[in-house]
Amino acid sequence: MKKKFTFSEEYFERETIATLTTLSNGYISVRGDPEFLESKQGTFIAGVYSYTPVFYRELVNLPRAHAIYAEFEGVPLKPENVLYTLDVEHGLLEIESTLTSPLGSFAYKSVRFVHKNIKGLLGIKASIKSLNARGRLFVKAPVELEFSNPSVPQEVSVRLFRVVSLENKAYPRVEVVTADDRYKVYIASVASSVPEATVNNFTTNSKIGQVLSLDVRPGDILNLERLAVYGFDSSTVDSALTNAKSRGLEGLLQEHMREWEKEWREINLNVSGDEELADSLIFNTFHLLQIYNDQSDVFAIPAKGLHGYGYRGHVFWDTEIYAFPFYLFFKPDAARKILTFRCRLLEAAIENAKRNGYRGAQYPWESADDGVEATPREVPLDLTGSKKVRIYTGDQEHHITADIAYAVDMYYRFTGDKDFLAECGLRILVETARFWTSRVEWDTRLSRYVIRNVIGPDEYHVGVDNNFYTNLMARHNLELAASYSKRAQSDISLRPVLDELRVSSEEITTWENIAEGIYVNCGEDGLCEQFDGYFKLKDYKLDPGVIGEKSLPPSVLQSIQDYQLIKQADVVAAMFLLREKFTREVIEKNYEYYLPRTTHASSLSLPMYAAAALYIGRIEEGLRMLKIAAQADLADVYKNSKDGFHIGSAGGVWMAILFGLLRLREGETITFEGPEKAYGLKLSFNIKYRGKTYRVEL
Ligand code: IFM
Repeated sequence: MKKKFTFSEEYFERETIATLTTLSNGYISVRGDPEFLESKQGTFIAGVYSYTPVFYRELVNLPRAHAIYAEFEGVPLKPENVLYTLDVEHGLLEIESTLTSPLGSFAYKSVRFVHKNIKGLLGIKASIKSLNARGRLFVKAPVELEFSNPSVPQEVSVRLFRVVSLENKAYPRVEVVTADDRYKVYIASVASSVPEATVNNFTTNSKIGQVLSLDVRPGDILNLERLAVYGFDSSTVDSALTNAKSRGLEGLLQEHMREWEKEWREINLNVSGDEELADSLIFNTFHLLQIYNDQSDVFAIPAKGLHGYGYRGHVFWDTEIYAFPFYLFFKPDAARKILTFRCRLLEAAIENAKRNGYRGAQYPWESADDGVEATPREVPLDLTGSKKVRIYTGDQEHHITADIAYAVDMYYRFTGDKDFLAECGLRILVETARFWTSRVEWDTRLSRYVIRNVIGPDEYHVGVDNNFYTNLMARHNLELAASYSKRAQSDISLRPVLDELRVSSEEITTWENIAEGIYVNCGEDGLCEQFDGYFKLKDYKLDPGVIGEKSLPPSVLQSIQDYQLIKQADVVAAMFLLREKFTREVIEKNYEYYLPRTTHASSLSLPMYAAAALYIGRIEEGLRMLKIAAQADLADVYKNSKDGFHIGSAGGVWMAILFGLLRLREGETITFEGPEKAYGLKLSFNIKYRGKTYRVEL
């Protein structure tokens, strides 16, 4: 199985490679831009957002402290043939290039790491070898300060931090504060070399750093080391840098590599039988693992990871529905922290519900760091702002509230962690159920509770009534609140939560009644309508295997809402998630109906269809979809990997393996039931279940 992935600009755009080779430890995150190239992309720190026009709050593009700019005899060196190698086994990015100038050329090699345990620390070891140059080599190691966030339209960018202080005594040191004054960040950096070069400090408007210089002859090698530390506290940053310096880069690098080896040993993942699937699975697993900061209390996963500006670092249902199962079985503590993040935002969700005229807690469709709805309402299309696109998902995509409740239940069922229920899980179930109680309406004609004016996972159809996914997940949310509360009534550790929230037996009965009365429209043959009126829309079927909207005639694309075309799994998603409630035949009936009508324009679609196909035993078809989903980034399937990593589809592939292919079930011990035939695919890995490690082998 591949452990190193090599990329060159011959096959991928530089921006895409930068996403694929991002290094992170869940605290800081650095895209794979080569050290010797200027870049518009600085550094992300998880959770550091600032107020921004249009997108409300977004991850701040912070100063970059890993550039290494070389000049020979005063002439900047230009790179040729850049090769990037991501070593996922050790969490390293290796970069090779030839740096040239009319006066001489150099061979450049570097190894970069974002330390797995020392969360603020990044290190680079580079060697610059003179191939034919004789003269003075200058190498600048700056902390760069001129970063802003790209906005819309593309010509606009917004600077989301300002420099508070600069110091260049013992080493360059910077203090910045986010534009909204909410977060202060300190950055300190130091560079050194063998042979020892002359070191001078420099400060300009846009950079503060050190410049190393020495005379070279052909064959001479300058070995350079750069350490940089980011943090929220000045003395911690100083002491971390001093400490790192005294331990030395090589020791830190070895320690980092050992930590990654340990991580992989714990999971012990082996895949064979399909090389491409194996490669993408290991590649995705690396990215899923590296964004988790085990030293933080919460784990907020942006839809595009910490890998780019896509969706501005906002957190969607991708986390609870698609990424969650991976963490639940490989890093249960991470799964708990994902939900702890939602606990922290519960008060904001209660406010959000109030603001919208509802009771209980309504989680926003997109969340940043404060839990206020972060979905842009309108996105300008040009500089004047006169043309705008209105975005309705923030107003109408309400299923996320039930998705979070769904994950709370999944977490408890598989971990048995009652402390979490007492701390906050039960509270989430109760408050989200209260939201649905106020969100449903009684329809006298149908004699059923209905949910009007929503957007389901299929975002082509806006303002629909009785979206199957939303209604079903809302019903499940109400059922969960009722069953957990009933159990809590006689549980000494959970009873106080019910008392505090004033949950009465009458309220529990109301939840049960509403859940039972929620309308879902399924025919006698088991085919369910995605929303009221869906079957009356014009029909359109795509050729098998088509992904995206490209094959659609413009006339269809322009009025896609008038067609039965859907963007991603919706009815099938609900059926897979709530699979215990449906027969295999019913899931298959709906799968067969909706699959040819799905464009898979969202990267979340294929993992869900793959999961459903595998679950109902259509293994070959399921594995085919699983493979494409797994390659979302490695093959840049959606042509937008430059904006960030597709966390939802990477996690969703694991969801499909764990619950679709292997049908994991909780019990006293965990059980799984592999398919009758796996078409040569061999898969084995360790999962964690209630404090024990189990080996799964297919
Ligand atoms: O959450 C998804 C949504 O389902 C489709 N549009 C993109 C979002 C973020 O990945």
